[in-house]
Amino acid sequence: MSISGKSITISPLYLLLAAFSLCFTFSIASKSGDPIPAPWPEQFHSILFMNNTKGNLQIVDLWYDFPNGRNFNIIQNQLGKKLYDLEWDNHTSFYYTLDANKECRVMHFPVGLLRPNWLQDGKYLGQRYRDGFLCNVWEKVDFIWYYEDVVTKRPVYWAFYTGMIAHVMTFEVGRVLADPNWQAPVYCFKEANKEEISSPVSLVTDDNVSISKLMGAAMDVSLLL
Ligand SMILES: *[C@@H]1O[C@H](CO)[C@@H](O)[C@H](O)[C@H]1NC(C)=O
Ligand SMILES: *[C@@H]1O[C@H](CO)[C@@H](O)[C@H](O)[C@H]1NC(C)=O
Ligand SMILES: CC(=O)N[C@H]1CO[C@H](CO)[C@@H](O)[C@@H]1O
Repeated sequence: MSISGKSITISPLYLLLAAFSLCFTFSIASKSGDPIPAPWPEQFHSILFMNNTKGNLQIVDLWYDFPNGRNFNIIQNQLGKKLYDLEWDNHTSFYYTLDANKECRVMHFPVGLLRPNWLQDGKYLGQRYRDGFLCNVWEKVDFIWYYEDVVTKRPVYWAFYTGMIAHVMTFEVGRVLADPNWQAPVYCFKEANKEEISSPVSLVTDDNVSISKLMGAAMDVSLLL
């Protein structure tokens, strides 16, 4: 009945390294003249093909809707569960299924919605081919490697230090999911479903942690420290 709460604990050493690499990244921050990543469009829909940390495959529908303060990851596990991870800018996430099991967890996360410019202070690593596209590559705090098509500026591929990988299959700028779909089911609002506080480290990561939360951790890595 419960959605798995298992999480990988980040060792203090990693946190130290993250802190160190954060400083390091700032101190050698991209030389002027290096490309900077295109800010995310304020609204888009993307279909992601994911290989998660355990090698399980997922298709994720990502609906990023910054002006409305919301973001949706609809996660289809291969021949498995479909999980809805609905995130609000007030740090509340509803994490549920729409099947007969009626699972729902309400979580409070330390990071809010990703900002469109969340990657702007990434460190430029040059150009590489990925999935057949010539990409500019940035890295942020040894946490995420971000590949953007040189020509179209669309994202192509994201890799996380956890091993999770996302291939960006579609990227539809300006597409918005209709309002009724953003309503969490009634069983999320039962008395028993008190909002759980997620410890910062649990952002990183169990199998079912969404890509947006991983990126959120990269956006605001200071919160992990
Ligand atoms: C997923 O990742 C694992 C390693 O983590 C790899 O062995 C496997 O081939 C990958 N699957 C796909 C479809 O990319
Ligand atoms: C955050 O916003 C959502 C959507 O409006 C709402 O359902 C939720 O209760 C809010 N969380 C808090 C802690 O106010
Ligand atoms: C509880 C839950 O939904 N766990 C899922 C996490 O993801 C794996 C696949 O990666 C599923 O098999 C689990 O059911």
